Amino acid sequence: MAEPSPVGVRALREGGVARILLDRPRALNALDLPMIRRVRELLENWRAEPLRAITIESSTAGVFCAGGDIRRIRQNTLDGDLEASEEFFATEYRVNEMLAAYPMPVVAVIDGVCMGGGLGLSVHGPFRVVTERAILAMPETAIGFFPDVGASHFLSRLPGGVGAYLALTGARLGAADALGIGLATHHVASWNLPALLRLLAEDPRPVDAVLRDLASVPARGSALARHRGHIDLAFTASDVAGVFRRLGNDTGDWACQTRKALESMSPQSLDLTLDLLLWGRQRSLRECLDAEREAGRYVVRSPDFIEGVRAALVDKDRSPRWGESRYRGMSPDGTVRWADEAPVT
Ligand code: QUE
Repeated sequence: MAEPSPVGVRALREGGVARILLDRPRALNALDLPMIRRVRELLENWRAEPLRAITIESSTAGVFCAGGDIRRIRQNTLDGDLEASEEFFATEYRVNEMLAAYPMPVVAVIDGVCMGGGLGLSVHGPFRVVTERAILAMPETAIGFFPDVGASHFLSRLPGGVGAYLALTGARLGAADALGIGLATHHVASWNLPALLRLLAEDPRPVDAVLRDLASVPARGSALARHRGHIDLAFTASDVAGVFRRLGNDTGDWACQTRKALESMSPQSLDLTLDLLLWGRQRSLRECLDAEREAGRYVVRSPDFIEGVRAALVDKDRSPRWGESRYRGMSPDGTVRWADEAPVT
């Protein structure tokens, strides 16, 4: 196998296409600041060039991107280096925004696990290709954080209760699920990806014609679609207590399992997450990212975040002991209110 690139991102030019390949396989391509900076630099360099498309890919089959380097963010807090985390999020969210407004077609190729920050690198662009190996999720409520990278914008616009369901439970989506709700635009079988890249570089037709030609129907159907009725019933409540109440009134297995899953999440994260989503439905991507950045400044210092990352990624005991929620509500201007200004961690 080739040596991984020092910054964890490779860049390739082929014909009319410029490719960004995430290349930190040992960390499941989890994004650190050097990687994010490199992606930003590539996007800045390419934006004035006569390219047909750019792609966001992974160098490793089966992995797209596990998210942000959240272990580092936690360590920054413990070290008292909050500026480092603020710079990370500011740069990451700026890249998310650039992808949403890029002057040429952006094609994300999701051939594996794609979580958290991985969605931020893929869903904002116009073309999101998934393969049969794609697994998409926003699992942050399990680590005391909240779905960020613009989730208050892209999840809040999903149909019915789907966005709140995904944000609160961290449920994993397969290819058919992602296509069904519009998070993905095309399914291309993984064996067909080399042809996709060749055609993007050489075929004179527009990107959407090439994608339409190679797209196929996923072999496995959508689990999400089967539960849509239950999802919409429970996850259109206007607060988390309401979601729990509605799930409690539903005696089916799905509702019971979903309630158990929610009970294992950080209560602070659940309250903040649902409010951000409801607020973000009527806001621009920029406004959503700004509100998320503001919320994150507090959350990374809060005990639930330190404990949640410890349990999931440091000690890996998967038994977080959540504390009292310090979240006190969200103002119409997107400011989040907390029990205290500077939490002790
Ligand atoms: C929730 C998350 C993340 C997570 C697990 C969660 C996340 C993230 C990682 C991760 C996984 C593997 C790595 C790594 C980080 O796990 O955002 O460095 O090697 O990046 O339950 O949000």
